[in-house]
Amino acid sequence: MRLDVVTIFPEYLEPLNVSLVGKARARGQLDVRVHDLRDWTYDRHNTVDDTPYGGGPGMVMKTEPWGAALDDALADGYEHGAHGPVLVVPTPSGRPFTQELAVELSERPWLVFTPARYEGIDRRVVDEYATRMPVYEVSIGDYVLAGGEAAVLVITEAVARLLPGVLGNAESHRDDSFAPGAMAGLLEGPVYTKPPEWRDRGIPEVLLSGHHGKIARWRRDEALRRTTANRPDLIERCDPAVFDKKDREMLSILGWRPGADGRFGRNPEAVEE
Ligand code: JBK
Repeated sequence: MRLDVVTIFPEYLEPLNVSLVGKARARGQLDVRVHDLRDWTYDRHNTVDDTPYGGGPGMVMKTEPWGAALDDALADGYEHGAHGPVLVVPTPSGRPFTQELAVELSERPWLVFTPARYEGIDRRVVDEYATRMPVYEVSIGDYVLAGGEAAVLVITEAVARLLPGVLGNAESHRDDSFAPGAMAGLLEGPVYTKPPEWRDRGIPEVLLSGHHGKIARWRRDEALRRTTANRPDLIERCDPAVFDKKDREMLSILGWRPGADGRFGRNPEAVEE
């Protein structure tokens, strides 16, 4: 897979040299090219932004540097045999980044990222490249960042670990929290390792029992507990067919009741634990 990133802060992308993504690059599984947008400015001050038409706060990134940088990055990619680019634009106005979208992007041979600072990029840039390639405007969450670079790191890590041969056999995708069928869309419960006692704290006895059925049941109950506490929306959205009799007992204890459509809703009186 080839990745191009055009940014005014190339140093911000240094983490792409580290860990899983860094190793994938070293092995030749990922070809990452980071470009400094200011290399495509032609005025004395290397200007990349200007005031917004219509007024309002902040600055907007100008069309010309983006157009020149993207044309050159695309031409270079094609010259090196890349094909099928998609443009990935991190923006709080984009569609939510999910594991499903990570899988979709991991199946593309070439991603071109345009992280923006300020109030974003002049709309005509996206409109122009949308005539040449698929465009994904993507948000990694409902919070305010100073720019899209951190989102590029997030998206790249989620995508790179899905590439064939990037993850070792030890960590497989089947267990990914949000992978379809992992815990059927539930969050994972707590995990423990040696030593068996630490600062007077033991570990749940069932995990030492060697009883695989009981351990699986305990893990499932803990997953239901944690999902109830942190992501009740996941239980509400869940196809109720994934819940067995014991799940339903636990859900009832946690204050969930099946509605007319079989999906679970929460009794507002319910207490946690
Ligand atoms: C946000 O991808 N995002 O979520 C994002 C990109 C750029 C700025 C932002 O504030 N949230």
